[in-house]
Amino acid sequence: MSVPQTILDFLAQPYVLTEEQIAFYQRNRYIKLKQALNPETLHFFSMEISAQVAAMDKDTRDLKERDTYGKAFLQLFNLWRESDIVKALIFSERLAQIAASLMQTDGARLYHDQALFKEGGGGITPWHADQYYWPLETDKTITAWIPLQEVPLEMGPLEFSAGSHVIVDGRELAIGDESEQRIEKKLRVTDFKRVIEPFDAGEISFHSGWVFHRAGANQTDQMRKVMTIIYMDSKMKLKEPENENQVNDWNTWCPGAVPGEIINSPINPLLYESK
Ligand SMILES: O=C(O)CCC(=O)C(=O)O
Repeated sequence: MSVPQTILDFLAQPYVLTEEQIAFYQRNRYIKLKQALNPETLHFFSMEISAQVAAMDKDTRDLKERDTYGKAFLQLFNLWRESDIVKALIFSERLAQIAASLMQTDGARLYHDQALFKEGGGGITPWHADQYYWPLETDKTITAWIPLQEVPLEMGPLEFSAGSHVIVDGRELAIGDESEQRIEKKLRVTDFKRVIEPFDAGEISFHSGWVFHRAGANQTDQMRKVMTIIYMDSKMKLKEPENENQVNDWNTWCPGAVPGEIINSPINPLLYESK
């Protein structure tokens, strides 16, 4: 199977952001964009990504046997390396250009992709900031969160604490029960707006590495299928890792990269560069 030309053409079309949208993102460090993908594209990639997740997922444990992180979602990485079809989405200029425009960088490079499939009956995704895991020098990082179907409130859409990237306390917490409790407590005494909204089919969000976010449980009996793409500044440098998770990420997602130098490993391709 190959990617239909109509979809390749769609993915090559820019999604033009307004000045207001870029300013909104800079202020809040998240944004939701409607109609980022059309129905044909969404359906096509949903089929392929679902097949890849089914083939790659080796976790046979029942939900009840897993810890909070394990109950949150099935997590499969770098599907682009398994499927040339998925690669067409991950490498799409349309999405990478949005990422670069929001980060305000000259280009966007891939950190890694991941499928996050929250099973029917799956648990919450605890509050956290992604960049705790990443050995990256600056905050010019962004994740595209791409639901493969609509996500009503009862399915666990991504929630954001708008503008909370300025809070330092809580950044040092890995995803788990403690991060959920401590960050929730901290956010309760701040004025940062908590944004919990459903996602339409074709709507996707972008959030930065230090903004706090979470997701509710999936109270339906349907899988909440989401694909994500994590981008970084095309000129991002590796920093000396500050915790074990960052050492692991260095070895896994930027193998061979050198602290203080631009990350340019074969699995960190440049996905967009402004002309
Ligand atoms: O999909 C989820 O439940 C959480 C996603 C998330 O935390 C992320 O993409 O950074």
